Amino acid sequence: MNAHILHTLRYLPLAALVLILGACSSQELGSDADAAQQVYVAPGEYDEFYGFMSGGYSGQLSVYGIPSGRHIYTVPVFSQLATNGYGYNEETKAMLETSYGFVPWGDAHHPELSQTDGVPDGRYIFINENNTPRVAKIDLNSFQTTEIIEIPNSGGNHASPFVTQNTEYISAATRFSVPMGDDGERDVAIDSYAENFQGTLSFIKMQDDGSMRLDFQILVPGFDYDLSHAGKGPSHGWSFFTSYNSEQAHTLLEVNASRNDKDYIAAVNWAKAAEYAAQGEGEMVPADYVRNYIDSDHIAKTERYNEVRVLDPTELPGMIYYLPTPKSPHGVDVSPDGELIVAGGKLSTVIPVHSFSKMIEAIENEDYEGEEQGIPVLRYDATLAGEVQNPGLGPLHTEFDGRGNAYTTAFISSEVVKWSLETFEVLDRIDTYYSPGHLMIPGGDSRKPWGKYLVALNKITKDRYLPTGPELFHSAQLIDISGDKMRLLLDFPTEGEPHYAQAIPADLIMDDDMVRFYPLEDNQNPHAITSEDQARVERDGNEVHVYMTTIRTHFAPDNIEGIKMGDTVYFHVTNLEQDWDVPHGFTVRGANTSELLIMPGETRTLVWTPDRVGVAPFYCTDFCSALHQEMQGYIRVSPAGSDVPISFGTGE
Ligand SMILES: [Cu+2]
Repeated sequence: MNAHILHTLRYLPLAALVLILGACSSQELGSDADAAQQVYVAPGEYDEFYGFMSGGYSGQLSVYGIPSGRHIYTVPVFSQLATNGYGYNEETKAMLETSYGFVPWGDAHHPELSQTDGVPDGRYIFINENNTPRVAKIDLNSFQTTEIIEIPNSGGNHASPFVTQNTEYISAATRFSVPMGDDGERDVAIDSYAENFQGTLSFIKMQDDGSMRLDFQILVPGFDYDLSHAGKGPSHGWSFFTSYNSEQAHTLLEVNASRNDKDYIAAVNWAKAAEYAAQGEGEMVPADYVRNYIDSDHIAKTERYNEVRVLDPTELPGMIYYLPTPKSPHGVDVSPDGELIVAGGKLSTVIPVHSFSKMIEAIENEDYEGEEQGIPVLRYDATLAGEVQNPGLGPLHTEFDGRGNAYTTAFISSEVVKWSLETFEVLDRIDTYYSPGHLMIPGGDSRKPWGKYLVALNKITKDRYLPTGPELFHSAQLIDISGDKMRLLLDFPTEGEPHYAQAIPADLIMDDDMVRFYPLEDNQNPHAITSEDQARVERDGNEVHVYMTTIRTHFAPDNIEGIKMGDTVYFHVTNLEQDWDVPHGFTVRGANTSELLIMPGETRTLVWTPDRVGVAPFYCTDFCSALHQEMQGYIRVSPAGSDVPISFGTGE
């Protein structure tokens, strides 16, 4: 028995311990030549799938090749990234603006691909920020974050961002309930939780131009909302949200929120709610939030909003019903045919599966067992399709292979359990190393999964890799699910926590629309210059603007004089190259922000406040050619009050 299992055992009651010891069997590790063959992608060849993994507390999104497990790229989203200057340069800083001010860090959780007709379409990927509630959109023709919208009346944006079948809406639910309203209404005692704290389910609407607007929020009782998935096919028009803490505890939740036998899945008729919103129903409530977006000039802009439409289910019936679900459910996943709603009751000994058609019948028959603050609670037996017995300890999340099978992670017993959607019988189980949270099958939460591989996203990697001191990266494990038995193929570390992931066949993204460089003639940045003869330095009071170009292998200008102490210098650098793969970089000595990385045809701006008299070198930070080391320049800084005139140039 290894150290990890011992560690887990310390926190388990005796009964669970006996179960685990019974279940410990030696699984094939699959580290044979045949497994190697399956994940080997020869030099120069491409992977079959793009895998998108959340960076968790890094705030970013990582791109991996599957099956090789190679890390290809990091898309900066909610955190600054020194590698390319995102959130540091003047063009992207506004992406990290919030109603709380500039927030250069975020906690990213769930990537979710846009869908058409319930199938990932490769246009966008969305990802949520938990701490300062936000939802980001990444364009997959450029792999750039192009929009971030803040969610007001929310605390811990965890059940987010899940798309409806045609990406009509992106939903986001608050994890923590909070007091809402004006200052007086929000300044309440924490032990008045039951009376004053409320939750919201938010629906962001995709506009025709691909931008996002917060359309409405549905007011819900003060539980904790955990995860979500939209319906599809017959259940299109509905979304499902898990909730726990129906006890409405506000302290020591590990005990106090685990008392009830059942909590709830909230079944939300978002199509009905959207109708109410379109009719102007509900109330416009004061709310301070922002939307940041990359404009056509490639410069991030911030728009501020001050109200949001709130729909109250006690006044607008038919929007929401509760499905009792054992016990503190975590994940909620909808089968590819849209009929089965699978809950991961993390403290439950079974996996409860609800039937959408039985749910509709129960609603029509008003087959209620009660209500929660005006919201009808359906009878458990009326909506239940079945229960999976012995699913492993701590079932969390389920995805599907499109061949009638479901795969559920069991966090405590560290395994993935395969079961039949027809008989609810367990068909196979495989150990993971260790403690998987989410799992991912390409398209595995959609109508048409590409059910060849499964990736287990593990929380703990202790003893899996060469040790690197106290800090550990997390791990992803690639499992072959093409046959009857699951087979572990590959184990690779990830950047940050791979909280959740999605994947899509590479050819759905790697098409002719992929941006490879930016045409110079389309550059609308007001500080762009398109040839070296436009290069110049202009003084405006204490501000100095340097309009600079880069091309292999020099800057224009590369010698600048006339800067004085007390000046703020803006380097507006345009990369004149018009080929894929010729970025240039820029930095200047003492710059206290990240360097610039400038793609061909693009303009980026670095602000520099010189703090000493002298001549400071600047240079290209991105290795661009054989003469990269020659790509340099000098800027002279004179004392305040000096009469050195502005001058600049490159060579003769
Ligand atoms: Cu260069």
